[in-house]
Amino acid sequence: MIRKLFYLFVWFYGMTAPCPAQQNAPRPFGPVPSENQMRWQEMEYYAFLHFSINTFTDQEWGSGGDDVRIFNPDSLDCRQWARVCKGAGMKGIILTVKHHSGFCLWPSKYTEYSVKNTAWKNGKGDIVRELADACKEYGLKLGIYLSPWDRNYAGYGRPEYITYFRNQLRELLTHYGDIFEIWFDGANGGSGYYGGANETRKIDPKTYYDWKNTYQLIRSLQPKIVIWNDGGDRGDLRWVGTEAGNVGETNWSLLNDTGEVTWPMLHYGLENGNAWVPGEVNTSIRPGWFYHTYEDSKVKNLPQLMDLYYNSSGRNATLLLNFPIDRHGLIHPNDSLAALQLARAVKDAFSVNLAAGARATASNVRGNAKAFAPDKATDGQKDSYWATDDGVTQASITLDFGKPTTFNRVMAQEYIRLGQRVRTFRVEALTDGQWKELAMATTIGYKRMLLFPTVTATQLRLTITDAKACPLISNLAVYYAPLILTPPLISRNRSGEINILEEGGGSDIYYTLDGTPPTGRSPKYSGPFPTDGRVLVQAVAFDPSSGKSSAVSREEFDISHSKWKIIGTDDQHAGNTIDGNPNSAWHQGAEKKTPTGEKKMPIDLELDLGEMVNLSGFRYLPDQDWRHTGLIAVYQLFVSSDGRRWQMADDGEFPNINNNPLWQIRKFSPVQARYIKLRALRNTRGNDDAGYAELDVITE
Ligand code: FUL
Repeated sequence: MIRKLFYLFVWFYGMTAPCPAQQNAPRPFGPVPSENQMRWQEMEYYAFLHFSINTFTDQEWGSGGDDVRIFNPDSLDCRQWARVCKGAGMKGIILTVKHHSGFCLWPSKYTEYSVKNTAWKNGKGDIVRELADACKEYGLKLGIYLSPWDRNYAGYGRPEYITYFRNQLRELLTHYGDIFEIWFDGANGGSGYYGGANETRKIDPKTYYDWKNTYQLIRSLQPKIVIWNDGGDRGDLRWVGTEAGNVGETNWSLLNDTGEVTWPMLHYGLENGNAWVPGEVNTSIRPGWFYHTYEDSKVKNLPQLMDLYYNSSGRNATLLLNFPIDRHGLIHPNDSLAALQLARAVKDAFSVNLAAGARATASNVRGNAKAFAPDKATDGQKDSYWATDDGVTQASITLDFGKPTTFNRVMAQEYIRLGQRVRTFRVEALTDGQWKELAMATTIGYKRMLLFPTVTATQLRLTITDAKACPLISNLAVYYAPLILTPPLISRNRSGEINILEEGGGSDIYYTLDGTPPTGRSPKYSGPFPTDGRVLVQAVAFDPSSGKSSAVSREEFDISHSKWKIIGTDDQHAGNTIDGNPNSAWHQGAEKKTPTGEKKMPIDLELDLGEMVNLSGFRYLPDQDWRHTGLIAVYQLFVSSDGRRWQMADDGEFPNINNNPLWQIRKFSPVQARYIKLRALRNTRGNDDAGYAELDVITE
């Protein structure tokens, strides 16, 4: 009996007593991620797909009034979408099942404005179904973008729309299997078709959608979902304040539960926030979100995509990269090629971890326990980590490679399940017996990558210089990423001179003007050269030491600006609008108080082209400054042959210019003219500031 009791005791103790490591395990510090957020964070990289009725009108936003019959992709293939995303190394796909136009890519039973009334598959098709099936086949997760703003629905702005919105959510969250993320865009209320009312409707995005109950519904239907919401209630994830493809180098996965969310909070997180709200970097592989043929040559090149990767995934955020679906219903080959090149380059850079064979030591180990030893940061296990004693917030971990080792990238990861802790850190290399600093940085979080010039060293040291609590490092990795040459930057100034710049220095540039791709036998660039009229410039950088060449860059210029004059102002900065430099801008209007500054909207910018030309469109680039001021949202474009009698050639809106302030290209029926006038009717802030980086024309 006594013996039995003894065994029972031993068994009971064995079941309940903490092992030494657990006994000393660090406690969570501050907010920590939920299981859903953790699962999402580990996805790291996934796709956005933008496709809607406005794909067929060449617009970034549909007005809600376009005839459904124009939606007719001839070769739509969701398996191709999934194949490309899988090949690109992505883990999921988020589709715009309903964008602001209100057009539904699934046959919702609550509206007629959907695929069911189109010629595509005789109205019998369901794109969400096809994508859900394709995702399953390719092992990808499915996410949904459902625009809260609906420019088609007659009752938008009234309470009845909330019922409609929730009915659609119910359809989407019950019929298509597991949904990993739902995306509620912040663009809300404004002009629209609204069942034929064609008016402007304003709503308060904080209260109108009754997010609290909407979230409850979502979570009850999809308990494993994460909610992205910009503009309404705080969701599980946050926008990083830009669509340009980067988050702050300092990036805390924290925000406050309540209260105002400012731009710096979005971009850098909030060091002492009381809620876990990690950042997601959303950006497009092309300038726009939707497909436009004229952007076929504007797909981001490999160095740009690599930067994007480092500035999102490498800065404690996930990367949500958009492919616009084209009018055939496919991802365009230029886009898939670029994404595959990125996947290959990421593989080339990160497949050999030089830390794996290194001996790791540390200045402090929690309780001197094996469970928290520095080799836990190099063992390739995501759930083990090097930890220091409580109260030790400065410590270093050293990797000894045992031989001279060449590298240029370091990756560090915190064990974020117990909170984000590291404020600042430094990386050094031991070369010729001397420690040399490679980089100083702020915040690590889930994953942080550091880039520095190639170095050959026998040891590497990462020193945490400040942390909120004892640091927990689950991964320290070292890589040697091959050189990728940046394609040259081509510009043309006001007098027609072409400039070609090569960023890194040290490479030769070759160019062509005859439409053929440049090679080492093409003319070698030796300095700016004059051009006149329309010209296509293509250039390539070549590095003689490595024998590598860059991708080809390509710029098409219309007639030169040498005879152009801005009329009606003597402000010397007005010329910035036609100087060919996207980084110089000019503003007029009451906000900026320029010499002509008392102007109120509508505000005109008048241009004398110096001769009669056959105009077929114009291009407007808003001020590129990050403060996003003076972005013209609604415009009219007038032309004239004498500068006195004007005729309107075009009018409309520049959709999404606030979040994505890129070149706005407008074509119209050809007309002979010498003068053009861009009239700003409204800017994105509703004040009287009209700003311009560039104004250009398109001739026949
Ligand atoms: C923006 C929208 O207005 C764009 O059209 C796009 O969907 C982008 C992802 O979000 O704010």
